[in-house]
Amino acid sequence: MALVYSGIQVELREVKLSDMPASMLQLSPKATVPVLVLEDGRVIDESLEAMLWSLSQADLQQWLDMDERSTQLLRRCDVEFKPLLDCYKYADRHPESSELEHRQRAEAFLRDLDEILSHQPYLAGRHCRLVDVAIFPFIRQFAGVDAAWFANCEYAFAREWLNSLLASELFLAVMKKYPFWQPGDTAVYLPGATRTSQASRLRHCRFQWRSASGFLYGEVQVARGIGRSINYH
Ligand SMILES: N[C@@H](CCC(=O)N[C@@H](CS)C(=O)NCC(=O)O)C(=O)O
Repeated sequence: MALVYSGIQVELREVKLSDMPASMLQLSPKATVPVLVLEDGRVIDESLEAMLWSLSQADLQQWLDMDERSTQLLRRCDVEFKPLLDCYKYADRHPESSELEHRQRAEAFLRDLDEILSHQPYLAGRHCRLVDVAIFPFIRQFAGVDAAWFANCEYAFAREWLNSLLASELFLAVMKKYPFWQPGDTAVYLPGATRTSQASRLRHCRFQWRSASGFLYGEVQVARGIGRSINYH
């Protein structure tokens, strides 16, 4: 999402987690996704770093404009919540506790998000920021373990926040299913962005964002927020 948001052209290589291509493992032996390879050959294999690199290229809606609490949430998500989420997702691999106990441990983070979201629509305030986009995919995974439980759980503000991000056009644009990549395949690109230089990217960025009615948005209107009236073509 951050790459498309920043208007960066990215060749996408969908991989099977259980059968990662040797060429990818050579670039990033830690064998997790995502892996971003920059034009100069640098490899970024942490999603938050890839997002930060992306926003350092272009940040038209000020996703980086966050408070200190958001920075702490980002850190907590990575360091505390993600390992607990993995135990909950793969409870059979962590039989020292029941699935319920794993979930209850992970819920502490969700409860804190819910408290913040009971006062404001997004984690850093009135607008979507990096903290929202970086955290919600993990809450999506958490919700997916037991969707029936999540649909009725007490964290209604967090649920609403998650659902609004899941319905955002940016998310829908990037979450298409792609066939698994194989060496020799024709390149597949993430939607929306075609740029090579800084200048053409920024110009293009402004004009690739359209309202539902097809009206071209300018930079100021883009800054109003994602997921409401923006389409990707
Ligand atoms: N901190 C890493 C975590 C990456 C991660 O754990 N990715 C999972 C997919 S969500 C993965 O690749 N797992 C490898 C596997 O399941 O074999 C990041 O955010 O990039």
